[in-house]
Amino acid sequence: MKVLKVVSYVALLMVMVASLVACAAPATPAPAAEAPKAEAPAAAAPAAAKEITYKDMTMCYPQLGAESDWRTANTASFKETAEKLGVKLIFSDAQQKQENQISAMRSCIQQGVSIIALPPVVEDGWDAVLQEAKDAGIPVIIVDRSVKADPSLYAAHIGSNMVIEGEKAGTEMNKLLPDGGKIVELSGTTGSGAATGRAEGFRKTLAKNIEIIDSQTGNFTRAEGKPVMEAFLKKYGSEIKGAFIHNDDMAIGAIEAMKAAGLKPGDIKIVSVDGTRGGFQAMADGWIQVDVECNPLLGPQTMELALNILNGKPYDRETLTKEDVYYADKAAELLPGRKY
Ligand code: GZL
Ligand code: ZN
Repeated sequence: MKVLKVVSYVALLMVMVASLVACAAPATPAPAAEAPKAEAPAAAAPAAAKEITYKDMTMCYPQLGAESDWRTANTASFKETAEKLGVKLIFSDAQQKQENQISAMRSCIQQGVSIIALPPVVEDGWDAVLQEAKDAGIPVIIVDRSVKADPSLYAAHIGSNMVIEGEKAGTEMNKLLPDGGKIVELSGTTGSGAATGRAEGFRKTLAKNIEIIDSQTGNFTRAEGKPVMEAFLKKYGSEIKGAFIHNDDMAIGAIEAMKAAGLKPGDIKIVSVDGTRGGFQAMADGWIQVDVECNPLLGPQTMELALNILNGKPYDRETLTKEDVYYADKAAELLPGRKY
């Protein structure tokens, strides 16, 4: 019997010791049974740079001015698109002065904007400020007119081929004056890519029997187009058979001068550019015979281009806008549908 007791004591003791061991938190955990080793997580790959969204984007748009209906529509396109997409747009109006555009760009660079979209009033004089933007790591998109600058200083251009617009105008003038004749030209802002390109293209396609007897700038405005045509009429009178006018606003100013001089619609064959509502109305009234479209609604495409550039996605360095030619006989019907 005694032996039994001892054994039971010992057994009891062993149970007690075992339960004690089980409860005590082992100072160091007993090595688990050989469970398969979990792969140590690889060092996390650096998170791919977060995609920039429209809401992250601050775009500087140092608009060149408010000289024409085209420009008004262009401004509206950028403001409405920015509003719709949630892009912060830093907008300014340079009153057609390059120095104002440059100082607006400099303040945008100071603010550290994401990107600059520049609609250059003239072609020359941009290298320094483009270099400053590049040094600040801020990409620049050239919008609408072109610049004469080192292409490495800007990311892309979106706008028209103004030379093609001029070529279209020359072809149309040939059709209006098949027997030739003398014409005048009201050109856009001196030194602007729009005026230079249109003048160049026009002269490339103009028939040899049509002579440009004079050319003056009306700076793309109605107010300045009117006195230019007044002076032409005073100097050349009924010699003038046609006029190539670089935008509808100057054409509308010129028509006021023609009316004041007692001329009737069609006395002078006019080829204009832009295709604004004002231009379409003047075609419907018979004063303008042909309007070569120039599309100002560049907001959506420019914002998309900007996002691709900022996200390092592929993009086209040159985006040419689609533009048509419109004629007086269709103007009244198409006018209600015109977007600008
Ligand atoms: C052309 C644009 C011109 C328009 C004018 O793309 O720069 O400037 O033809 C506007 O109406 O003033
Ligand atoms: Zn154009």
